[in-house]
Amino acid sequence: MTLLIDKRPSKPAPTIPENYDPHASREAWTREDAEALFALPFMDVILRAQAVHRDGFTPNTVQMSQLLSIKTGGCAEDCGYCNQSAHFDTGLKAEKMIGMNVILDAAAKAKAGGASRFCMGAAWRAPKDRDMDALCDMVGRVKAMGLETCMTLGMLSDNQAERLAASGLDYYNHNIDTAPEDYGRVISTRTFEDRLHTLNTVRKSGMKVCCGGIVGMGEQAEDRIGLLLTLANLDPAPESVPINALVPVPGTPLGDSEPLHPFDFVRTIAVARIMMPKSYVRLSAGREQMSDETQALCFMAGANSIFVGDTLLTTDNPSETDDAKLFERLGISGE
Ligand code: SAM
Ligand code: DTB
Ligand code: SF4
Repeated sequence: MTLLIDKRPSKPAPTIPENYDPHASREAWTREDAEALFALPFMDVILRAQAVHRDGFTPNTVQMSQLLSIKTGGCAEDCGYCNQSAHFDTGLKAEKMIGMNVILDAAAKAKAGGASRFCMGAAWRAPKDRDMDALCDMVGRVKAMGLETCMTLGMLSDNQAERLAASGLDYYNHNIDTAPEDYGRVISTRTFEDRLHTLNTVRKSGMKVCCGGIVGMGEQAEDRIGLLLTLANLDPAPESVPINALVPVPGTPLGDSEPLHPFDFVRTIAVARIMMPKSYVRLSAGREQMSDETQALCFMAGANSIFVGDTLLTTDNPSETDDAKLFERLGISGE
């Protein structure tokens, strides 16, 4: 039997300079660079991503963050993927902001389970100024437990960002979700520029930026390129880049999107790692629906952060036991 071997040369792709510093001013990635990376044969892109990863990070080590929804549902925005929007009927019950004791209990459990960062999320377009005292108090108390702190609360004013930073908030999560060209298909109640404006506000306040997106929302391949291109060209690049696989929720406009092929998901992670060599790339939502093999390929492709704990904000996440087994099988240590 003859094996058909594709002898075409791999398309050239940019290389990362030895002393690459994401915080130094640098040349922007071009769309051609990103397209060339996405067009590489699967094994080549993974190999290259793992090499970039080993250059900048300790191999076989994955950072663990735990989420808590501090204010669930009833959100004024219409993000087409989200079960917490008041615009769609998904059966999710809207709740008030939860109490401090519940939050501190959850943070203690997260720490005991090995998480090093605690991320508090609220289903808001933006926090109200009257909520700021309680939010700053939460940050101070969670930080005092020896955890890194992260919040995701929607748009922020300069003053709100400065107050959160002064209370000790380490990271602010604010995703661009998809490419600028695809944004209007997904969300109509705010613009891509609104998102960039808050990201700039967070950066100015001195907090670290956690910014990523969602794939598997029925976007085109060029939108995944546009998403990563925009993220990688933020200057500096976000310290943390969550790549979420859509968790489809019936009742949301994007709830019946065709899932992305696992290889295309892994490829997206690999290109994110190559284009943002010093950022933590987080394998975020969607792990519950993913095989162990796909997750392992994501780690091979340079993902080095996950969310741990049974729930993300409102949807399921693999159990602590399942994650512990997976890490043991792969020889990965959580940090
Ligand atoms: N309301 C705030 C905001 O939108 O910035 C914070 C909470 S919001 C739920 C945080 C992020 O979760 C969104 O930006 C989106 O990327 C992600 N997300 C929400 N629903 C999701 C879903 N069903 N599948 C995957 N990711 C999702
Ligand atoms: C992010 O990029 N993913 C997390 C976190 N940032 C806030 C949220 C995922 C939410 C998945 C749907 C849910 O559980 O409600
Ligand atoms: Fe609201 Fe955030 Fe959900 Fe959008 S993603 S509907 S802003 S909670």
